[in-house]
Amino acid sequence: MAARQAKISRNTNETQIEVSLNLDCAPGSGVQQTIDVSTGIGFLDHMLHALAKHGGMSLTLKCKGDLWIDDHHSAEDCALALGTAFKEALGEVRGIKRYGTGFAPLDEALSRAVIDISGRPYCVTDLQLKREKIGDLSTEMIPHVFHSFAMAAGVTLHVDVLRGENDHHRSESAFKALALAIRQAIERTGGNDVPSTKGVL
Ligand SMILES: [Mn+2]
Repeated sequence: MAARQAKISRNTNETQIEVSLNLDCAPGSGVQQTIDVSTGIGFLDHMLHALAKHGGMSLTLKCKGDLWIDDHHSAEDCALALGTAFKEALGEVRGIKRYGTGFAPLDEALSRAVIDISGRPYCVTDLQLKREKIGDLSTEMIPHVFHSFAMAAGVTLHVDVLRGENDHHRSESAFKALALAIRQAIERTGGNDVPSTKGVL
């Protein structure tokens, strides 16, 4: 089986981003999982690292962004670049499960993510984060990161934090839930069919 991987560059006046992604690095795959994320925003690095780790992916993501303005362009564009790389790595949607569900706890927090690799970009989140910022990441950017990823990846995504007191825990459990959902959805069925009644995704 060919590794599902992509390397992309995304350059604008606001951010310069390089992403290298391999979707087939889960433990047992025989491929060394390597993760190196540097967005310029520590908490976002932590979230993307967790996403890659638990999603069974190798991810190198480097961003030089206009953080002297704020964290918005960097956070959004990193998510767009990651989504684009994901879509490219996956290629034609064939021989995969397509749907994935993940539940991830982190202490008192519990999140659920449901993904459909549908070619229909849509995102609904209910995270109810209370703090203004976690580290240097504005909490309002966290749903925006999920949304941007879903738009660029062309997936339908629902992420809900079901409970939890601590915003760091709530956010991290949400990213881990997404990781588990992705891992299930991209799992190979062993067949080569397009998982749609339309015959195309
Ligand atoms: Mn943490």
